Amino acid sequence: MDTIAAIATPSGRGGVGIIRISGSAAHDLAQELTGISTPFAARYAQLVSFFDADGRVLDSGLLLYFSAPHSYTGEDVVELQAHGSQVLLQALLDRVLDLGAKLAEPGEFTRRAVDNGKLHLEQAEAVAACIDAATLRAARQAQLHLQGEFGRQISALMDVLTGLVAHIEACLDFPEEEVPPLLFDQLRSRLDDELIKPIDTALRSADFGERLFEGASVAIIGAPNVGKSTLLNRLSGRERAIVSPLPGTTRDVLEVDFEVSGIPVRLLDTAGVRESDDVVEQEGVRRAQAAAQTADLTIFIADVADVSTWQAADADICVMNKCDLLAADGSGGVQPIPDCFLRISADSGAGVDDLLARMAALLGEIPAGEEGLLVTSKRHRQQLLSTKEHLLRGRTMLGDAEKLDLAALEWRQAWSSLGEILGIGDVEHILDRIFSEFCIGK
Ligand SMILES: Nc1nc2c(ncn2[C@@H]2O[C@H](COP(=O)(O)OP(=O)(O)O)[C@@H](O)[C@H]2O)c(=O)[nH]1
Ligand SMILES: [Mg+2]
Repeated sequence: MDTIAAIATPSGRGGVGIIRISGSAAHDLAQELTGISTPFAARYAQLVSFFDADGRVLDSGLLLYFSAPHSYTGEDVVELQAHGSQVLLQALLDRVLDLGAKLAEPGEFTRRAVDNGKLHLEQAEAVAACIDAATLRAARQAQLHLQGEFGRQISALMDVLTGLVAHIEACLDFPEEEVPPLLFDQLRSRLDDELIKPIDTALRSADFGERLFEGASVAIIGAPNVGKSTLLNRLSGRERAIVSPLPGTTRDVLEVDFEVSGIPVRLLDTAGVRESDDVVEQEGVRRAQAAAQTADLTIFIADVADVSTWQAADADICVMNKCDLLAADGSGGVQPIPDCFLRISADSGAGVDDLLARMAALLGEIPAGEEGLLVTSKRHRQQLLSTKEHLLRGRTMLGDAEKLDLAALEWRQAWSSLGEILGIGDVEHILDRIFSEFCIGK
């Protein structure tokens, strides 16, 4: 195995920049780099100088040594904490490479951790999720996965399955007519209660879990002057879009990031849809319609004072804006407001919490406190779906003693599908894809 090295901190200027080195040559290489001949004590921070090839001091900083297998990768690891200057870190890294290390691929440190049994595959994925989390709620989920919570639940399901398969296999040794008739009922109810039910619960969480990391796009659409830009500013808490009484103010698609119940949301404010002779506005309208088509969610806004804006488009949520113009009892409108409209005032903020709640529900929110552990990746969802498929296929074979061996086969395949979540079995083909999405130095 090569010894690998990379800058682990993001590029840019910072107080401290970290270079990581992992592999059997890490310790000796660090001795050469620092001119220190006594062995480094593991897990001690030591103030050292880093020298270039000509013996000049490149920088001074801390050196940490972790001896195998007690390190992130399970190999000898050295971390250099230098000053966070890009030129300095690059020079330091070049020196480390000159001394025999190879530049690490994205995710290679974590991949080695998996290869050396330090992390399960789903924990390695959680490392990437921790780094990518855009909201605190997403980060907390990633942390649960990193701590191995999800893996433990999957392992528990695998243990149940091992028990059921063993049960079937014990019966295969009997002549067919002696298979205890109650066995099938027992197997079926254990399958349903201890496997199908928890897997269904997990699958139900996947929409929300995946959105927590992938985020959602929400387009605000409607006629000119109904208050789309005002709503964008209100929801994001920023004066991002220009608001004016002149129709046709917004001509481009404006984007602003905020979160709804921990889901990162990209909110799109669009040009009001109307006929226009202005080519710029026409293009804005075209873009508005395109944005609405590709958005995960669309919010249609109408103006309570202008019935011509009420023709509800094909949207996920319809809101009636400017309801502050109505009397407190809701009277004073030009026409009765259809029930499908949620009444708000983007200006005063009234009704906006209801709108947020509606958005959260449509984005699959699981109330905080009830969320437990979520399925947070497409890969895990796929594996759980295929597990369930094998389990159910095996289930249809129960009842027929001749097919018991086939049922056992299906359930062993179900076991393998669960195992792949943890990286057990033949997973080589998926590793490249998973780790290529990592940062360098992780
Ligand atoms: N009374 C009232 N006026 C509003 C409200 N929301 C927006 N407006 C006004 O409506 C006009 C158009 O708003 P704007 O957000 O630019 O609409 P857009 O063209 O749909 O983006 C501006 O004069 C806003 O101040 C509201 O809730 N109540
Ligand atoms: Mg606007």
